[in-house]
Amino acid sequence: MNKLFYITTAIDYVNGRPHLGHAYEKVVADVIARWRRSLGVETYFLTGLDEHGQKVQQAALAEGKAPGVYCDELAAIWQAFAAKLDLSNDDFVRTTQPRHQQVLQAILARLHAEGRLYKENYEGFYSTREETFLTEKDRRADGSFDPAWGEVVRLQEQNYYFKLRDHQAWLIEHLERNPSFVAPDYRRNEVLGFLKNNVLEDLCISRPAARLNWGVPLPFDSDYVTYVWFDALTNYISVPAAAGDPGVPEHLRPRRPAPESPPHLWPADIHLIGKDILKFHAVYWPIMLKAVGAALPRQILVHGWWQKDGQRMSKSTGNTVDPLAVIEQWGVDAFRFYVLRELDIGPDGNWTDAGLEGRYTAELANGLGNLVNRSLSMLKRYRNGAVPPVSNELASEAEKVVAQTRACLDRNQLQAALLSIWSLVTRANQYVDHTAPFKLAKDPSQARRLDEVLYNLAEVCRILAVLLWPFLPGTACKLYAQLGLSAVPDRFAAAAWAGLPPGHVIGSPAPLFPRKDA
Ligand code: ME8
Repeated sequence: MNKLFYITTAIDYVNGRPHLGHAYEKVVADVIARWRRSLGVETYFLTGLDEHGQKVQQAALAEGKAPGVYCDELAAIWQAFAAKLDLSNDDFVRTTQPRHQQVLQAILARLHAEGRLYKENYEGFYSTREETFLTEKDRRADGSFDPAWGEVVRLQEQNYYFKLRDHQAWLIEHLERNPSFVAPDYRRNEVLGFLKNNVLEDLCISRPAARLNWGVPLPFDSDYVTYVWFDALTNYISVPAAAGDPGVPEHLRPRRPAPESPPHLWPADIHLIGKDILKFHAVYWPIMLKAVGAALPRQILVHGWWQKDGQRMSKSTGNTVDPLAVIEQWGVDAFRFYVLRELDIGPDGNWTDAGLEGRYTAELANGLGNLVNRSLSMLKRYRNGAVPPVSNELASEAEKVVAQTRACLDRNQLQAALLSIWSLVTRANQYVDHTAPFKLAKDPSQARRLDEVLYNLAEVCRILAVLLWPFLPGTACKLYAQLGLSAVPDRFAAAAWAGLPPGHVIGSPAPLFPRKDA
């Protein structure tokens, strides 16, 4: 079986409800996945939840619930959220699932058997909130720790460590030889800078079960559970491994008869993550994979963080965006459009309610919505909805936009792709103004000219549906339905000019983005 295009997102901590950052990342991954599918590339899109560890255990405790019950309740909410975002994910992994835990334990057992883990005593500082050990280097001049670490306690305990030092040189070489391994470039440079200027500390991969029992037991020492990050990272390979993926080394696949034609996913093509978790993905994860003999992912694609009104979002200050409320009020495609149009993959972004409203009105309602509505209404009114003979007046401009959009999407430049698509929206709206079909309709001698204009407009609308499908799938489908086309506009090949057959009768136009003037 051919290898599928395999894209993953970070798996979110299930210690609360989904926020804007979670939603943004998943929508970006969805656009990339839909784009590949639209090209005819078989694609697998994985997202899910990170359910173990102290944060989740404490959140469950605070609600007086057993962690398992707490996770089950929230997982249902998060899965419903994925559906609300119109995600086309093929799977939803939860780290509490047996399929994941089995593979994680196989990885741990392998590392242990090969002598890559050792047990040692630790005495020092520990951030409970971040579940991480701190060193003298993390202390400020006055001896205190940054409040971002939350409560810092002194700890003395034995743990298992994963040897990292031997891996530093090849990882640097890998990053240097594969410039697109981490994107954008400045994130790759950040990782290289870190690796070149620091000696890697070995990674503590366990937590004593006596202190934290909400985790996956180490297969070789039941007094310990697996450190939550080691557990979480493996989700990317545990899902394919459990399905019998031939791209995963055999020793990591469960020893049961593989399904007849398991999907070939590994190595992942894109791990999409936020900037705060870069080190885990670009340093620890490749080393873990190399140590178990698995191929490395092709790319770690790093997005920036959202703020709201220029300030960090935070539940405690109330400065948050509730994506569900936005979707309720504006519709899922307006949400998707705003975040994708506003923020390119890489830099940080700033959410403002006025920005959302402004883009909705200018680009969705007055731009795309108005173009589609007036084009189809005129076709209905002047030609009873029947598509006139083919005319190529806007063909070359549309073809240019189609090629440009494709070039942007091939490079994961989603914002630039939207700009390109909207250049066609704007051009077609100008075309209406310049050709003034409402005037042509009054003059019977202009019937052929009116035919030409109506064809060009309807055909541009159809092409826009195809280009928009990865971004605004619901809107693209509505547009196709209004054109009276029964297919789904999910094939990029359909963006070729003159797809609308003359004589075809369109459906009923209805506003795609009702104006919210009130
Ligand atoms: O880090 N803007 O989970 P998480 C944009 N469980 N993205 C944001 C954001 C913001 N304001 N806040 C968070 C974890 N994110 C781990 C991941 S993966 C093996 C384990 C992004 O729920 C963040 O950068 O804290 C990350 O990519 C994702 O949301 C999940 O964050």
